[in-house]
This record gives sequence, C-alpha cells and structure tokens, in this order.
Amino acid sequence: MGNQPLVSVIMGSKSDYDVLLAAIEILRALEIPHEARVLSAHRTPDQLFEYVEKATAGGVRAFIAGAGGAAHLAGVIAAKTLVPVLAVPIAATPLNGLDSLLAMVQMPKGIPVATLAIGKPGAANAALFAAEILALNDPALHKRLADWRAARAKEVLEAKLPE
Ligand code: RP5
Repeated sequence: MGNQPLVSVIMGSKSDYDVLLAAIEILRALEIPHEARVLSAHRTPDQLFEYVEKATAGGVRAFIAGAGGAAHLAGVIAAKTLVPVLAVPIAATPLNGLDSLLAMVQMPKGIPVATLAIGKPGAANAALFAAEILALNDPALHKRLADWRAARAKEVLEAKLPE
C-alpha cells in the first residue's frame, strides 16, 4: 500500500508467510495501510532492532509478529517499542505450535505481548485486533470493521446445509 503503514506484519521466516497471509488479507480488506517484512529475532537481530525503531518512529501503531519454534520474535519486538505487539504462534516444528505458543505467551512481567491462537485463525484475529485498536480513533475504520463483522454474521445465517 502507498500510504504510511499503520500496521507492521513481521515474520521470522518466509516459510511463515502462508499463515501471516491471513492477517495481511484482513488488513487489505479493511483498507489499513500496512507493510510486511521477514526479520528474525535469532538470524537477523540487529536488522530487526533497526527496523522496529524506524517503524515505531514512522508511525506504525501495531506490530503483528508470527514465528514458529523457539519464537522470541514478538517478545524481542516488544522489548524495543511501546507500540502494541500481537503475537501469532506458528506450527513449524514437530511440536505443532505449542512450543511457539508457550514462548510467546510466557512473557516476563513488564514486557507485554498479546498472544493469539496458533496458525491462520490467530493471524486473522491479530489483524482484527489491530483494526480494533486503530478504530478507537478512526470512525471510518470503525464503520468498515462493523460492516466486516456484520458480513460474517450474514454468512453464518445464510449458510445452506446439504439436503
Ligand atoms: C522460526 O523458525 C520461523 O519463524 C519459522 O516459523 C521457523 C522455521 O524457519 P525456517 O527454517 O523455515 O526458515 O524462526
């Protein structure tokens, strides 16, 4: 998107993209300016710090961080910014995301991370949560979010089961 990003989606590896796409699609649907980056807490820590500092100074209002395994990405981002960080655990190892979930949810007191569900539902909800934060000060976005939710309810009510 051309506008100054309000939400930054960071993933620890390109292999996480399929899951984080669920967040990106929601941000697109709600017309929220955003950007996505591959940056790793373990493999590119210096570049991650540099990016988070720049994005925070540039006006990003929420970070979505998706990573699998020993998932320190969200916590490291939270250590470097006061902007809210929404964490998405990813099933990338034989532990099926439980490793990532526990790493993200067990942050030490003082450095909060809001951890969502494992996988695509968590990624989608991270984007919706970011939208709710932004909508507190954006009536037009609030309306788009309300319309989006009403459309989901309509889908449920109009669902047809096989005869
Ligand atoms: C994590 O390790 C990444 O977030 C990814 O979920 C997992 C595997 O990464 P790759 O080995 O596929 O790059 O850091």
